[in-house]
Amino acid sequence: MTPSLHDLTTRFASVPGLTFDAEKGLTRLKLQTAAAEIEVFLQGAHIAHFRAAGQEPLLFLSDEAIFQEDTPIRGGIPIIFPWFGTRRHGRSADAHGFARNTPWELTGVQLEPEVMLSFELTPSARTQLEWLPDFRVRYFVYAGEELTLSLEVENLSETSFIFEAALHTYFAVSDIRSVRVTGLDGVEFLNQLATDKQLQSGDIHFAGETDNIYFNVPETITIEDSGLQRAIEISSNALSAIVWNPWIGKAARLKDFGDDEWQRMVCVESGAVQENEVEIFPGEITTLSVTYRSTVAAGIDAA
Ligand code: TA6
Repeated sequence: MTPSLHDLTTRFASVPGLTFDAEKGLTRLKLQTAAAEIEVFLQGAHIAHFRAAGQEPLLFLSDEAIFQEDTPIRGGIPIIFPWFGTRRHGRSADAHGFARNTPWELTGVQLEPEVMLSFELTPSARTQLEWLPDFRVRYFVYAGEELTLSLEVENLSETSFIFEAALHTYFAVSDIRSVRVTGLDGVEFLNQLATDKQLQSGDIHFAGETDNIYFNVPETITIEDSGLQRAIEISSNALSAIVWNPWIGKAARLKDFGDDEWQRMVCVESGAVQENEVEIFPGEITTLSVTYRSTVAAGIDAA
């Protein structure tokens, strides 16, 4: 049960720059510091906005996003858990799992020695309708010049279980046609539009709907945006990466996505999905960590 705005405001009254409000009934945390500003909905511990001081906003959020209980928010950083896409081990109506549609507890806000927000998700009647393992997921968000995320999954059950997870991050770009994604050359991927496996040849450029799942990926992937003259470096311990742009057709079919918004976003998601799914044993904790570092990169030529 999400605490009331009054309870949250009272509990964290001593934290300068921290406020709480509600967007159409969804509780939202806003934190402004000298280094960065961040907005997080408690539903899904969903980061909806992040901007480091002196930089452009890092994330895309659809103007058509829907803010209501049990409904995914289009944009920002949805947390995908405990399955990716359509559930493969069992049945569920929740594409990408229940974590992004479920309220998380805000367990902490610290400003020193670094700004860190912490959230927690544990089983509820809602989650147990679809998934029985006993688990705890803790999410640590470090918001400074860089944005670092750490998703810790703990098995509190007596037996092992298999899960998938991803940080489904929507990055803001000037124009997808001026963007390339580097760092995945030679990596095997599944083209979800054609369901065949291929090897990535060179950088990823965008000239149509793109929906690729890369497996056993290297530590660093970079989004180069010649329009913004910025590079976003994604450093993680993720086993998988997903690169997605809906392009014109799928954008028009998404009710919570503007018809022309495909031009201003790209998803580069870090996680462990499909053949990279994780088996976790009783008492074990596994961690997915990602750091986003945005730099001005003058001289990036057109994609
Ligand atoms: O991560 C890529 C993807 O699986 C695409 O296939 C597309 O469906 C996207 O996720 C968005 O999924 P959503 O359930 O948020 O509409």
